[in-house]
Amino acid sequence: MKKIFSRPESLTNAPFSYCPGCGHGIAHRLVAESIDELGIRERTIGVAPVGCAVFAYNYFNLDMTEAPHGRPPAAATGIKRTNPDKIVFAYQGDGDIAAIGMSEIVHAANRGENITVIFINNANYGMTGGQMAPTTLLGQVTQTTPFGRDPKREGYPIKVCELLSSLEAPVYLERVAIYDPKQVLNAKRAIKKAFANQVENKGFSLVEIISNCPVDWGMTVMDSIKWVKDVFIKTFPLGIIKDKTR
Ligand SMILES: Cc1ncc(C[n+]2csc(CCOP(=O)(O)OP(=O)(O)O)c2C)c(N)n1
Repeated sequence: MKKIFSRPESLTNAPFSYCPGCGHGIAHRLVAESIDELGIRERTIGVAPVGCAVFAYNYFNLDMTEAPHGRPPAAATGIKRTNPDKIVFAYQGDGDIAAIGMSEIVHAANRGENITVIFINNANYGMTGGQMAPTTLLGQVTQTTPFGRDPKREGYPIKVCELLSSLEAPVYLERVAIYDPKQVLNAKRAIKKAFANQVENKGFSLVEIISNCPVDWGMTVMDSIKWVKDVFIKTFPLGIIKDKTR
């Protein structure tokens, strides 16, 4: 019988610890499929984040390491510069990349490091129970903004792709979502391209994945899907923010 569906080789068989409806598992699978399809599993090194994906090293069947909160781009820089033949990716949440690690991502992008960054934007600090992140939407209720994010008090949502697009060096910045099969297929295309860019020595690539977090948003999975479509992506429009490879 012909096998038409199986676990990517780049994933272990460890069950994910993620909440029902969480986007991390889908993102992991798309990263793993991309690595398999590019034939780079044996030479890929991932940097796991602090956050809900802190155990990513258990799920990826790859050489993996862990960086302190916010520091995956710095760790990935060191690994790539000392092992230029390796394919190196950082996997980060929005608290990781846009709060404590804002400096690391801006400077890695500005140096044009030849690395791939997978950025999961779920508009809050998921692992610690749903506090406001720099990406939290205006009016969004979180554990630390119980009356909704007020720009006078907490500032505005930070758009990491748009911010990095003002820099000269990054070659590819795209924002995608994974709330339905069409979006998942599109996200896969973007992730694979971000890895292919590195294989072809093109430079710094980042894919931002708008990801559902129903448990910390206090929503059902179906309501979270609707909220991403109707609200979240209005503040964070999907599409290519910068592509110097075309
Ligand atoms: C240096 C340091 N500061 C703070 C924390 C606490 N902490 C753990 S996870 C986390 C936020 C994670 O949020 P995010 O990066 O958005 O990822 P998510 O959990 O939503 O996937 C924080 C603040 C930590 N572990 N280390």
